[in-house]
Amino acid sequence: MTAAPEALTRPVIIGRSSSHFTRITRIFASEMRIGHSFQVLRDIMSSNPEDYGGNPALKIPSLRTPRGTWFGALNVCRELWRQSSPRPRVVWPEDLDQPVLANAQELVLQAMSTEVALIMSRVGGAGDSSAHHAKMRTSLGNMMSWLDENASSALAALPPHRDLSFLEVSLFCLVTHLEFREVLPTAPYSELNRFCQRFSTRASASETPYRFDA
Ligand SMILES: N[C@@H](CCC(=O)N[C@@H](CS)C(=O)NCC(=O)O)C(=O)O
Repeated sequence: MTAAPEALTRPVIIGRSSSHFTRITRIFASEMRIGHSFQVLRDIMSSNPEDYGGNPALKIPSLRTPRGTWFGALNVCRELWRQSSPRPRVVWPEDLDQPVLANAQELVLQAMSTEVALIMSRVGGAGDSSAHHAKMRTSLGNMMSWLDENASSALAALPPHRDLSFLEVSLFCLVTHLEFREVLPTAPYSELNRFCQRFSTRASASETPYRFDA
């Protein structure tokens, strides 16, 4: 039997270089040393699921593999980890068994989603004067303050013998994205900035800078 050409078996990440959920998966792919291609979603306003790798939610990222397509950052990261060899020691959200850790993960993902809602309302031309918009901004500010206050205790509570954690990757992608998209100034969050400085020394972080795809 002839082996399938590598181009057909290589996983494909579908996303955008400016997307924080996509960057999580690109950092994982780099850390897991998974050769892959990157398919850019050109039109974020497209209502064709095929543009999103078949995701009916019309969200990126997705990961196309010979076994099927995985929707959403966490699913994608888990599959990249399953494909890696040797498998790095990764701390996943379900391993976070203390309130400070589990709550930090919850707030990172919620803040990322709130940021998406704020950016999409800007892209979609909605004004930012509604009461809901104001509430989202308050909520985002509250979440970032909580994360800044609790970052050091949460990070110290992570299992020490790890290669990577979904919490750290997603926190890094959130904080750096807020600055990149000018959603919120991040200078006041000194603990989060200290963490980002440390995390940015990883090759996986410097290989995946945010930028707007041409
Ligand atoms: N649950 C998804 C959320 C992904 C998400 O919100 N992605 C953003 C880009 S960072 C998106 O697709 N935005 C387009 C839209 O909201 O219409 C995940 O965890 O990956």
